[in-house]
Amino acid sequence: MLRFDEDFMDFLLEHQERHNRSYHFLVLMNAILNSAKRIQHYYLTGALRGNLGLAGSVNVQGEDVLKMDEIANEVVKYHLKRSGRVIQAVSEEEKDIIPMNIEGGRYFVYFDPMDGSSNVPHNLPIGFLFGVAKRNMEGPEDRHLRSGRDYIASGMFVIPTGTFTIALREAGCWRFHIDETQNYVRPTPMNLPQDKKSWELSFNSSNRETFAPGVQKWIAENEKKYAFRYLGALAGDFHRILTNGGLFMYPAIVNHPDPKKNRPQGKLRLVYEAAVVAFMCCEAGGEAVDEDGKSILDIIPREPHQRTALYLGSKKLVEEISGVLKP
Ligand code: FDP
Repeated sequence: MLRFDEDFMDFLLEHQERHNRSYHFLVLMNAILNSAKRIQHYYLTGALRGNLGLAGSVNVQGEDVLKMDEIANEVVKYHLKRSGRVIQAVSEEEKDIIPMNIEGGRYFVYFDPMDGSSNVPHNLPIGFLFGVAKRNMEGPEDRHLRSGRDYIASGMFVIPTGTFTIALREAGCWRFHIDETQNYVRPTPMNLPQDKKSWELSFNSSNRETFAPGVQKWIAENEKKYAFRYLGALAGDFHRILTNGGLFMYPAIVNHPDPKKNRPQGKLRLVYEAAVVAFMCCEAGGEAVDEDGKSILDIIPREPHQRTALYLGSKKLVEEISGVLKP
């Protein structure tokens, strides 16, 4: 018996028609999907081709091979540019904002083409994360960096697992799985579960003594209530939280024995990591805050690679931990 599943493009086409929206976002999403499929392909075959390294690392054979993060970045830039819909982009891989179709474009795209770099040499899951904001349609466009509150969509591919999750503004959060024709199919609405039994805690436990005293105390009092899981790639760790509920955190590092290693501003990047997952989490009924307990979506970025601390997941747990955060 043949089985036909609704694929992402059918899903999005219906969504755009239902809301009387233009086709431009479809063109953009087509570019993002094409990028993800290509990254997935290169990542799956990367070990055999010897390019499972990161730019700046040395290949054991001394061969001149392309590094995974560079490949992924080139792939995404090519497809975004080709779509003609992007005004400018921010990539984790590039210091400067990348101009694209400045006059004719419609969207700003913030992306991390290969997030979770410690997993790359092992061929283990990494993320391709993206956030999308729209140009000012009412007046002149000044091209300022948008906060998560201004995103119209954000999403993540967990590569090479074949899962794709996307949130559309005020329309929810959905998960898709790749099928044998390389299409992402079977939209499944994602809502953080209310039942605490499945909730998980996810953070780099080896950093715990470097966290603020209130956070350390909260961990000590609560960690035994939940299963602990940590993959070390934000997309994969958040993927689990979205399914099972709980709390992912990357707190500020403020008590490091070597003060030079403190990161009071947090580690994760705001526009293409924290705001991307926060937008998805909020559309799925959750919450996300920074070290001051302020909503991640309300942080207005001052520069493209700004960092933030992140507490993300089930509302109740994020509210609970917000209570021990400053101010
Ligand atoms: P990575 O530095 O390995 O690229 O954004 C960076 C990120 O990975 C996230 O994907 C991940 O959640 C976190 O940092 C892992 O950091 P630690 O290695 O410090 O745990």
